[in-house]
Amino acid sequence: MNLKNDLLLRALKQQPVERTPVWVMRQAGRYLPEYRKIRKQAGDFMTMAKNAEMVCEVTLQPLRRFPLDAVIIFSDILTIPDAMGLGLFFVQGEGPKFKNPITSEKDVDNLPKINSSIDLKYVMDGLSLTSEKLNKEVPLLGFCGSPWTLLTYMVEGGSSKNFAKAKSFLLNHTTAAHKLLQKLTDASIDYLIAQIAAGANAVQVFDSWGGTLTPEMYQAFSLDYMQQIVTGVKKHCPDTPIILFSKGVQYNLSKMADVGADCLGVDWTTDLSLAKKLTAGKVALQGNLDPCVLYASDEVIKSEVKRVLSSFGDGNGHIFNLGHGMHPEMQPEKLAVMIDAVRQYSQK
Ligand code: 1CP
Repeated sequence: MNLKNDLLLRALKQQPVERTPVWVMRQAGRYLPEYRKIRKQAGDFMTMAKNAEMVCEVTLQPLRRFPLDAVIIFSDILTIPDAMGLGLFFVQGEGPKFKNPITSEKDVDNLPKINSSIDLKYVMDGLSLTSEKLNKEVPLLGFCGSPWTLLTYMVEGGSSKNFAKAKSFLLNHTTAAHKLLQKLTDASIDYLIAQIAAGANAVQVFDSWGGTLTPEMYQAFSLDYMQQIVTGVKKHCPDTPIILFSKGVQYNLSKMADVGADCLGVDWTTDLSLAKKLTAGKVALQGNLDPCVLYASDEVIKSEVKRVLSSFGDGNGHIFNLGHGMHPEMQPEKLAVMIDAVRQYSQK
């Protein structure tokens, strides 16, 4: 593979690095004026996500501005449900919506089996083009959503505050819920393998809503399926690092460390020193600056970066990131301050 900058891949394998690699979730997005320009040209989100040139351009935009150690392909976790026929669309200011949400076991039974190389070819086209244009500069990350996080959108029909419909579905249609999670798991394994074949050097599973479940339900409805994804992808691509990011699951980090992933994303509510203890050196850790620190003064950003680096402390296997994604109203200059601080303070 021979990447010019392989800090991220080494850190994911807990190998020594000269300094802590850094990238951020949602680094390609609305906080960048150059992103908003392309987004406006495209008209709507999915038109942009299905256009390989636009995907490539938007993926590379943050790298032109900042000395990042990785890029993440511009796409969305909801591409799989869209390919299954749920009809994804975006309403200005309201986020994603589905025309045909899941309401019954029959709806689950009727979902088609998808083939990523065909039904999500546009994602692979974007990855291949981006991989080519990147010219081995930094690693390219692929991703998918966790089956549970996808289920929340598919059953709620969009975003949710309390996940009432999604959790009711787990509680009242448990068999159908497991069937749905299994279909999503099978699709995700195929999807990530195809992304790796198209040029992704590492992959991340986003379980943004894992932390809304009780520990028992988290295990049964989220972690067990993510474990299947890890096992299924590793079977075909044993050398490609896998990152699992569940938000708000401090109580589950020790169990997560045992499923075979290379790295766990940690949100800002768990100190990295505690995450390190809970995971006992089994995985690398990614995170975990509170994204809202980017609203603070440069001095505060620098001291918070220092604090995160020292909470991880000595040893290999730290990837610096935010504890969750960039917000649309954030200033790009603040991200630059954060990245410079990571590069400066983590230098060995
Ligand atoms: O119109 C726009 O421009 C909408 C904004 C936007 C963007 C920039 C959406 C809609 N998706 C994306 C890109 C995106 N989504 C990426 C690209 C790569 C990068 O990180 O730079 C990734 C990895 C995602 C993943 C994603 N989509 C997640 C998981 C991560 C997270 O933030 O928790 C989730 C939950 C989604 C659903 C989604 N898609 C878009 C929005 C606004 C949302 C969140 C809605 C909600 O809060 O429920």
